[in-house]
Amino acid sequence: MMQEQLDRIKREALDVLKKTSLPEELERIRVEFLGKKGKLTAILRGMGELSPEERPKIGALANKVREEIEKELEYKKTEAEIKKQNEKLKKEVIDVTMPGRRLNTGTLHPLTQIIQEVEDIFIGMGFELAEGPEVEKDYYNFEALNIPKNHPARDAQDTFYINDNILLRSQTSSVQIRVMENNRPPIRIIAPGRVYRSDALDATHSPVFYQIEGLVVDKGITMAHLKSCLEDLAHSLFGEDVRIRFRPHHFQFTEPSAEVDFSCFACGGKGCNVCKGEGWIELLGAGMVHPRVLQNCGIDPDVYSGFAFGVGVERIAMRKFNIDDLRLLYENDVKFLKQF
Ligand code: 2NL
Repeated sequence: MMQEQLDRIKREALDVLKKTSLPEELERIRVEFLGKKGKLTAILRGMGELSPEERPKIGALANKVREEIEKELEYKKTEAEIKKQNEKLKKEVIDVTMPGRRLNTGTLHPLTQIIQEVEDIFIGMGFELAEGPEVEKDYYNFEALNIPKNHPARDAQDTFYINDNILLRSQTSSVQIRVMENNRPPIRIIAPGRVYRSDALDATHSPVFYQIEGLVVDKGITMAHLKSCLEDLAHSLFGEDVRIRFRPHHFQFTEPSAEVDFSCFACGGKGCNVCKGEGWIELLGAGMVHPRVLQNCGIDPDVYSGFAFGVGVERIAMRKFNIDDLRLLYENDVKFLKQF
């Protein structure tokens, strides 16, 4: 009698369990059969009426029925969890064939590109990089370079003075003077850096700009070394067909001095808008280091000689990238800079 009831409860429970896998449903079924007021509990309450022989048998059977229902509940619960997990995984599937989102990478500023390119060219020739202060003593910027106080050569470039003796360097020659003071020849250096002149900003002038100067000092250095060195620079920067020419000039710190033109890399010398119809582009100043400059640095001009040159970075960049207004290089408009 009670055995039959237990059997029925078991079948009934397993039957309803088969039909669902919803977690709320499973909990409801657990309460319905195994809860304090559940069907199985109700039957066990009636055990007091059984004979002492029957009681342990029915008790054991009731426990077995409870265990089986619990086992099935547990199984269903796990099944529900796996099902839920699988659905979640299906939703989160990643299509690895989708194109990636493009990252915005920066670019080097055109002036930085030119500086690095020129540095690489000279390092390839055996030069070393030299650096020095932008706030400089009058002595290193002018006097050591054979430009004494009150000399008219100082008027040509309006210099920013901090006081009588301190200024913002107007050329990186000051760096080279310091190197010559502290090192014996052979010296082969290039000095790139920012320089300052009290000019109003316009399409071709800026109160701050970049310059690269080069200096070689050794026994037996001649104008021929200077010429082949700058020829190498021209070829590396603009191509093997570019020629160079020297025009006589005057600098206080070199003797003889020259301005150096490159044949136009855009038209080959025929004349175009890059060279303004000239066929030639003026890019450098250069010359043999003045004996007095060597002497100022404790280098004997009777034993050693040297050449030096200076070049404006903006000038190269404007020609190379065909930029007609220098101010564009200082406005940091990303749309402009991204083109180079
Ligand atoms: C230019 C071109 C130049 C130098 C710079 C130099 C440096 C030392 C000694 C001698 Cl330490 N010369 N630098 C030489 C020639 C030209 O710059 O147009 N400057 C105004």
